[in-house]
Amino acid sequence: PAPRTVLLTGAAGGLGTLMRGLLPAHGYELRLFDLVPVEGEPDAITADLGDKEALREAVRGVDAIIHLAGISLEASFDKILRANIEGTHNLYEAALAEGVRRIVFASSNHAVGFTPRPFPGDPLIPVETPHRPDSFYGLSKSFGEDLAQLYWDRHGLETVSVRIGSCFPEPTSVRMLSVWMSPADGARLFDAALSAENVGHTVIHGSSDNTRLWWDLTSARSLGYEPKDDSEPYAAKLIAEQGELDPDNPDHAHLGGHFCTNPPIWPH
Ligand code: NAI
Ligand code: 15L
Repeated sequence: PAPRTVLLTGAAGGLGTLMRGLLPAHGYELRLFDLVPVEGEPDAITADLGDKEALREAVRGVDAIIHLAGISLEASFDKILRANIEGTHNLYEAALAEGVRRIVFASSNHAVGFTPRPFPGDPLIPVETPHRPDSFYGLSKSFGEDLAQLYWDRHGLETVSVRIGSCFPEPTSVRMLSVWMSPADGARLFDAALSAENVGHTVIHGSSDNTRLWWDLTSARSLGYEPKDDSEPYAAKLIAEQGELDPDNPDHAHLGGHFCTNPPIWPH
C-alpha cells in the first residue's frame, strides 16, 4: 500500500507551503516540521534539524518523509554544513532508528549546476550526469544524494532524490522556462515518488514537461510521474522582457544559471 502518513520537513517554506496545499488531495496526511512555526498550523513541530531528539519523535510512526528543510540558496560553508549536511544526516539517522522505509529528498539542479545546458538539437541532460555542484549549496545536495545511496546500500532505507528545477507558482525568468516545475506537477511528482514500488535509491529530475526542457524526465516517468504542465505559455512575455539566453554569458551557459557565479562569496 502507498504510504499515507508523511512527515513534511521545511513545511513553512515556499515549496512546503505549496505542497501543504496540494498533497492532501492526493490522499496524504501530513505531519509538519520546520525551524519556524507554520502559520495556521498549531500542531506543526517547531524544531531544528540539529535537534536529534525532536527528529526521532517527529519521524516516529510515519510511512515516509518528504525532506525539504534546509538552506535553499547559497550561504557560507558553515551554515550549509549545519543545516543541509549535518541536518540531513540527522534526519536519516532518525528515520533508520524509527524504521521509516522511504525518504523523498529535495535535491536540486545545483548538484549538477555546472553541467552545460543543451541547445536545441543537443541531447537532454541525463540523470546519470556526474555531480558538478555550482555552490556550497549544490555541494550539500550532491552530499545528500550520496548519503541516500549509502543508506540504501547499507540499510535498505529507500530514497527518491528529486533534482528539483524551479518550483514556483509561475516561471519568472527565461532560464526557468527550461526547468520550471508547476506546483501541480510537483504534487504529482511527490505522489509518484512516495507510491512507486522498489525505488532503492532513484535520482529523478523534477520539472514539468516544458517545451524548452533541458533534462530527461525518463527516470521520473518510470516511477509513474505524468507531468501535465508546460512553461511555454509564459515564454513570449518573459523573452520580451529579458531577451533570449546568451550562450557567452556564464550564467546562461549552465544548468545552474546564476548560481554558477553568484552570490560572490568566493574566495571564501
Ligand atoms: P525555503 O527556503 O522557502 O524553505 C526551506 C525551509 O526549511 C524554511 O521554512 C526553513 O525555515 C526550513 N529550515 C531551514 N533550516 C532548517 C533547520 N536547520 N531545521 C529545520 N528547518 C529548517 O525553500 P523552498 O524553496 O521551499 O525549498 C524547499 C527545499 O527544496 C529546499 O531543500 C531546497 O533546497 C529544495 N529545492 C527547492 C527548489 C525550488 O524551486 N523551490 C529547487 C531545488 C531545490
Ligand atoms: C534551487 O535549488 C533553489 O532552492 C530555488 O530557490 C531556485 O533558485 C532554484 O534552485 C532554481 O535553480 O531556480
